[in-house]
Amino acid sequence: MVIGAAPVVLTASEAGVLTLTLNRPEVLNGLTDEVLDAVAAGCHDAAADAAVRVVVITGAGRGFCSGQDLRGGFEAGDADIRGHLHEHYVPMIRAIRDLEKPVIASVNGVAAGAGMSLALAADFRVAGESATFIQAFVRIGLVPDAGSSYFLPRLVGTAKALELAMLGETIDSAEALRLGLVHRVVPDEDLSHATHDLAARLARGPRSAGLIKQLINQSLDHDLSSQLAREEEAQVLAAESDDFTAGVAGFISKRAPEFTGH
Ligand code: T3D
Repeated sequence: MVIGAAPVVLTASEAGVLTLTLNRPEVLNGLTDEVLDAVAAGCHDAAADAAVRVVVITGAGRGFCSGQDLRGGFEAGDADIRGHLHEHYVPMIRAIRDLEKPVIASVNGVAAGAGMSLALAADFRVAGESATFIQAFVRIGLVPDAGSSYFLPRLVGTAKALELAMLGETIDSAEALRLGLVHRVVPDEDLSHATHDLAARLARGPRSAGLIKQLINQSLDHDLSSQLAREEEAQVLAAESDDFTAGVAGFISKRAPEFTGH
């Protein structure tokens, strides 16, 4: 059921899953400020809405996202790139990353430049067979942004990250799977079904799933002592949740618990 539609990002919510569909298929879903802000807003809405348990981001048409829309007049010295990144890209990446709920990138086609960053910012990447990934920045004389220089070495190691970012070559879905860039590759015609299955499973998960997302992501930037302290904090919150009570009761009664996300 479509509950709201923006021209550039479609928003649909069903059974605890909020799906944001980038909707500029004629340019393979190139990113404009409006798209960036709409994705960030969708994640903020998801954070505020207890009924939303999972967010899915995908693209309309044959592309996932071709990165910054290059038709907007981006020429050397011509644009306030710093301001632009700060005001539009950073908030979108932060909104995805800071959301205490799982985010799935359902990669239906090419993910290039900041479009690849967008996919990497998600917690899960499910890709159709025809999906490709390109660190396209270097092809036009830019550096990776929108988090690619952070996510990429953490996912594939520095040597491969350097290769991908400095050569800007296209990698296909099989190679992306081999590198650990994506969690699963499925035939294109099965992508929406596979995404839905994963989203439905995550939507049935406990409150602690969001806390786990935060813990694992924080661990990349902290030493053992501070991470142990963060685990204590998160475990206190998890142990206070209704879902912990339901989980223990389910174990004792030998019945699968029904988690509510609270
Ligand atoms: O602050 C800042 O804004 C800086 C931030 C920068 C972040 C970045 O993302 S930089 C990287 C920007 N992205 C790119 O450089 C990728 C550009 N696109 C491509 O290299 C190719 O289109 C693809 C490899 C993604 C796909 O190739 P292909 O052959 O499958 O499709 P195509 O024919 O090139 O594209 C189809 C149409 O989409 C085409 O339009 P047309 O000719 O049919 O009217 C093409 O121009 C358009 N399109 C594709 N990508 C973009 C785009 N139009 C505007 N911006 C794009 N990024």
